[in-house]
Amino acid sequence: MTAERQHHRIVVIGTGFAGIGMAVRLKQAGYHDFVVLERADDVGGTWRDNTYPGCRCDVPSHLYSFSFAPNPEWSSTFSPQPEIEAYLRQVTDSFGVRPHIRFGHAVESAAWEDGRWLVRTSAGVFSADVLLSGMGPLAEPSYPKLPGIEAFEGKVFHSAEWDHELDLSGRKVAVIGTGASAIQFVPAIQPEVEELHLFQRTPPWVMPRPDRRISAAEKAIYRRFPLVQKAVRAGIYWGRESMVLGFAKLPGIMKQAQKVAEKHLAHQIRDPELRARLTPDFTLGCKRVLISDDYYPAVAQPNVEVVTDGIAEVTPTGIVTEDGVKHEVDTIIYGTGFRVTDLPVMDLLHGRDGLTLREAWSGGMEAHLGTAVAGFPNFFLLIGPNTGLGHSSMVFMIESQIAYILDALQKMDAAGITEVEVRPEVQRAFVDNVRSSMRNTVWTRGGCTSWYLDAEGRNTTLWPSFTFRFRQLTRHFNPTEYVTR
Ligand code: N01
Repeated sequence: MTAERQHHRIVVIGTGFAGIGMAVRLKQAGYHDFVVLERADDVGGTWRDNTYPGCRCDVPSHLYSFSFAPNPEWSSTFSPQPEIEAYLRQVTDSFGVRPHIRFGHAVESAAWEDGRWLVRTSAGVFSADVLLSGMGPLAEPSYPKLPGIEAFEGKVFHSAEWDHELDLSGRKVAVIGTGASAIQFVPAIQPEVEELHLFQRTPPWVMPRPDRRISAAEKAIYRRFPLVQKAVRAGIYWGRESMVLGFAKLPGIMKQAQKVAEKHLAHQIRDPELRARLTPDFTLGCKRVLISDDYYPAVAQPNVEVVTDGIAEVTPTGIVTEDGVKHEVDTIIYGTGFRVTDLPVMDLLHGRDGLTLREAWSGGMEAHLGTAVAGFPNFFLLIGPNTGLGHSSMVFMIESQIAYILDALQKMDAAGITEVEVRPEVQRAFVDNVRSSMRNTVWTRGGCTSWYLDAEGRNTTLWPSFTFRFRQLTRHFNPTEYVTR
C-alpha cells in the first residue's frame, strides 16, 4: 500500500459512539477538514466487536442512542447488539460521515511535534492541528495469565472476539468470568454445549430484566410524534439519574435494591447449595449491577457446574482448580472483560517533550473534565477518565464532551488561538474534587474489587455524580483554564 501523508485540521480516532458522534457534530458545525481513523473495516467500536451470542445493551435503547438521531424502530427495551451496530452504521451514512473515515488505519503512535500532532497508522501518516480520541475503554480484551494455557489443546477465545466458526454443540466448555458479558452468553450457549463449567471468582448481583418487545403501534407513534419518544427518553433518563442517590449518597437505597436481587435469586434458584454459591458478599452497586431473567435458570441446568475454587493451572485437556479437581474441557471462553485502566493507547500517545500518557498517568488516569490532559496540547479525549457510568447511558456523557470540544474549537477560531493546553492546577483541582466525591460511594466502600478501580484501588473510571452535573460542567469551554498560544 502506498504510504499516505496528509494534513487535516482535525484527526479523530475510532468509530464507536464517541467517534461517530464527534464526526457528525463536527460536520454539522461546519468543520469539514477532518478524518476519522479506524483500525477495523466498519464502524461500531465495541458494538461491532462484541458479537457473542445473547449480546445486548443493558441500558434502554431510547436512552442509549444519540439525542440528534432518535430511532423509532428499536425492537425492544434493551436492543440486541446487531440492532445497535446497524444503528451506528445508519447514523454514519445518513449524516454523511463515511467519506471521512479511513478504515484499516490502526493508530501506531501519535506525537505532538512542532505544534502539530503526527499520527502514524498501519496505512500511512497523518498530521493534525487537533487530535480527538474516541477510543473507548472497552476496546482491548483482558486475558488472564493462566499458568499452562499455552499447552491447552482445545479452542480458546474471548467473548469480545467470539469464534463464530466453532460449533459449540457437544463440546465441554469452560467459561471464565461472570460479568455483564458472561451472564448474557451463558444462557445462549448452555442449551448447545454438552458441559458448561462456569468459573466464578465473584458472584455478581443480578436484577430482573424488565424487557419487552416494542409494538408496531408504538413505533408508529414514535415515527409520527417524535415528542412522545423524547418524553419516553426523558422518563428513562430521570429514572436512571435517581439511582445516583443510592450509589453515592444514600446507601440505604442500595440495601433496598439488594433485597429485590435477593428475591430474584431465591425465586430462580431453588437449590440452597447453588443459591449460596451464587450469593454475592458485597453491597449491590459496588460492581456493575447486572440484569437478566435467563442467567440463573441456565446456571441451574444439569449440564452446568458453577466452580468457585480458584484456577490453579491449565493442562492440555482441562483446568485444575486449587482444590486439586481437574475439569476436563475442550474449549475455554474468557468472559474476563477489558483492559480499562491499562489501555494500550497509553504507550502510543506522546505529548509535549515526548511524555507518554502512561507517564502522565503514573499517579492514576486523570483528565480535566475527563477530557483534557496537561502536557497534551490540542488533544481531547472522549470517554476519558472518570466519565464512565454505573447507572445510565454513556451516550449522554459522550454528547456532553462533544459539545465541550466543539465549543473549544469555535473559541479557538474566534480568538485566533492555535494551541490550548489545560493548566495542571486546573486539572488537579478537578481530579481532587472527583476523588473526594468517590470516598463515600458504594464503588469504594461496597466491599468488592472491580474494573472501576485501578491497581492502586483508585476509581479513575466512573463519574461519581449526576450526569446533568457533568453536562453543566462541560457546557462551556473556559479558555482561562488553559494555557493558550
Ligand atoms: O467484564 P467484567 P465484562 N480468573 O470485567 C472475571 C460492559 N458491558 O466483559 O469479579 C477468574 O465485568 C471477573 O471476576 P471478578 C459493562 O460496562 C456492557 O463482563 O473480578 N475470573 C468477572 O467476573 C461491563 O461492566 C454490556 O472476581 C476472572 C469477569 O471475569 C463491561 O462491559 C454487556 C479473572 C469480568 O467481568 C465489562 O463486562 C457486556 C481471572 N484471572 C459488557 N479475570 C451491556 O449490556 C477476570 N475474571 C451494555
